[in-house]
Amino acid sequence: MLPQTGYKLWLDYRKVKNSELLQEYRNQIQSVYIQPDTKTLEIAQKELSVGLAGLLGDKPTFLERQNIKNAIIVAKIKDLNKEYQALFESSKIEENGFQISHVKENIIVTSNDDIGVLYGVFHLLKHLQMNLPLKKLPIFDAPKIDLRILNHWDNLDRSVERGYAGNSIWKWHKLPGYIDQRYIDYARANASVGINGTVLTNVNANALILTPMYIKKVAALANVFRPYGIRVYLTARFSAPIEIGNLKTADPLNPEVRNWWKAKIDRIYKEIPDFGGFLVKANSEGQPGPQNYGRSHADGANMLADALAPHKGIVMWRAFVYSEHDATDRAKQAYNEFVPLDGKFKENVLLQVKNGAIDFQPREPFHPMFGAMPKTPLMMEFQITQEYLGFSTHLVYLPKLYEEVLQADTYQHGKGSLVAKVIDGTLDHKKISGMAGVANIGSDVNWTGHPFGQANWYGFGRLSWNPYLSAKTIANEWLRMTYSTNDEFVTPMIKMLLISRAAVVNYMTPLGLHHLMDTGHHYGPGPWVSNLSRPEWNPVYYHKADSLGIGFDRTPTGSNATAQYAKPVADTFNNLETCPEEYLLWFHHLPWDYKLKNGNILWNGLALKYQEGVGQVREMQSLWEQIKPYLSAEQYQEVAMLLSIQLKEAKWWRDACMSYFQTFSKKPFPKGMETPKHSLKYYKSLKFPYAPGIRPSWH
Ligand code: GCV
Repeated sequence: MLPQTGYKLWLDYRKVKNSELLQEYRNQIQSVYIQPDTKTLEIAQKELSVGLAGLLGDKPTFLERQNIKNAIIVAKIKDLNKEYQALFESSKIEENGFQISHVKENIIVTSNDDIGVLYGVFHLLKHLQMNLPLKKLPIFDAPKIDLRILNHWDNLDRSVERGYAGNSIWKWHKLPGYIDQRYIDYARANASVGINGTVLTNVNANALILTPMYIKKVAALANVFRPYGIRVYLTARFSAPIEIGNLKTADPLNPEVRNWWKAKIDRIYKEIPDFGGFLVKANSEGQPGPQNYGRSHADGANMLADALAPHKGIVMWRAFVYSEHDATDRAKQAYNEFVPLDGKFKENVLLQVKNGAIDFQPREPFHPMFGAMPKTPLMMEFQITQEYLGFSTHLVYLPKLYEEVLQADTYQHGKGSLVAKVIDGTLDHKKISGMAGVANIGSDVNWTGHPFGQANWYGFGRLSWNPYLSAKTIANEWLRMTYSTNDEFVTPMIKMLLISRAAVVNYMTPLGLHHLMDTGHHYGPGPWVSNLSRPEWNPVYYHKADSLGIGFDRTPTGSNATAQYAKPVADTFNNLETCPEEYLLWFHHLPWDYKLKNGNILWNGLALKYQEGVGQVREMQSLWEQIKPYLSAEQYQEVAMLLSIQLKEAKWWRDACMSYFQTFSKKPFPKGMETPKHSLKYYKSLKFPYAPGIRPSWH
């Protein structure tokens, strides 16, 4: 591939610059033993070959025996020499886990299974990429979450719902005959961070994907991904029995419908023996579902689960539901719908729940379902693509957001009942666990549009492997692997990544405001929008600004959404003394002159938060200037241009929102807030009919 296009992601394997360290590596890793007797081990061998050649400057020598010195020995435990075997057998490496150790002047990478070996190889290469000394071994690691899955909202016409990095990478028309190199590179990148599943199609599903012609295409992709430890999953359109099966109904309790799904699923497994299962969006935003027939979500999910069970397939049933016919606060609806069904789902059903109760906002309190369904495996759904966070134009490091959610305490069983423990299944001893990320991947040469979007893909993968990792640790890894190991580069860049999330919250939706984005495409501010048919699609529904104040009262005096949290959490949010200010207007409607903790009145505090967001983007720009010497001209320029758009748009957000809210507060902008350049009328007039990521019918 072309140099420095970003195509190689974090797997660039640049030569180690520090000559002492390079010498240490060369002395200790002169050759490699690996028997590539499976496809997965072949891949591991190739990765070592490419990786070591890049990092050390010379292709490694591959040897066929294990009684060697100064070598890397890569094998499953059972294939190690007897003397080594004895050392590892007792260490009880978990499924897909690995151990990397120094033994008798060699480095042994081992596991009980092939995929664990591959993960170990990627880990060793990462160790070298980060220029860590070999003394820092042994390393034991194993995934803490079973299903680590990307969700592609990719349509069969190659458009991507909420995709900002070009077209879908799946070239359906050329499949199954043509295997694009991207499929292989995609699998490699995912395996390198431990991602082990991919849902190929949009949750707003098209039944055609289940027809024989498409299943053959899916099978071709599954064949590519299998040796990388990645299973394919599809979205199932609930009305498929009608649309492609000629049945009159899709009622999940109807025997004909049940047989249709069973036959369909049996057929899929003939072509794809390790097919993962289905992800389903049902009775949500116009998608069909069991409620069309007076049945429950459990009836629908269990019907598919029964048909998948003999093949060990699973159902990931989404909890993202809200209805225009339900006047209840939208934030409460999913909980109301699903919590009564706890214990009613089959063993192979997981509920996939978005991180917050509304919809992937720059900041949301954790979804109350996470503390409320002890009998049902709950999967986390994070969004990696930045639908509400500036698309692929804004630099926003999302692991910071993910970390905040995973570290939140549900108090389900008292203090310490972290969301991370719900997700990895340890809190209630769940048999299966999962984390999904809505992909930000497309056909752009650098995969993610914004070069720093790659950090979000990488970070999602790492957190799905270990939800207790810190955003900072992940930033440090990604920066060193992708750009440079020089501390003078890494330190300011970590700082930039870590403030970027706070910046976007501040310049878009500070103090707990949410869903102020312009409607349809969700790009830019539209807090004034009030004319859409469904009330909860209008930003005014969420901020409720009026002459008295602003914010959504979700305490007992309002919608009482806080009652869906465990008591200590609800009490914290209800009480103005204890409610964290970052969630203030999420839970409270407050007067414009309400006193904030720092003594400012709310109106002034809000303005200064918007201003702070703008200031943080300026700080990001100056950090970027600081590290210019470590980049090529193109690398520098690409992000510099994007950051200046981000600054312009941060100001746009501040000015548009504050000018609009001023029509209610009637107060002057405080000292410290820059004066808006344009009138409110101007901001309201801005239109983006061809903003990317939306369906053609929405234009
Ligand atoms: C795939 C939001 C998005 C939709 C998306 C939906 C969902 O509403 O705007 O594009 O549809 O979430 O997660 O199902």
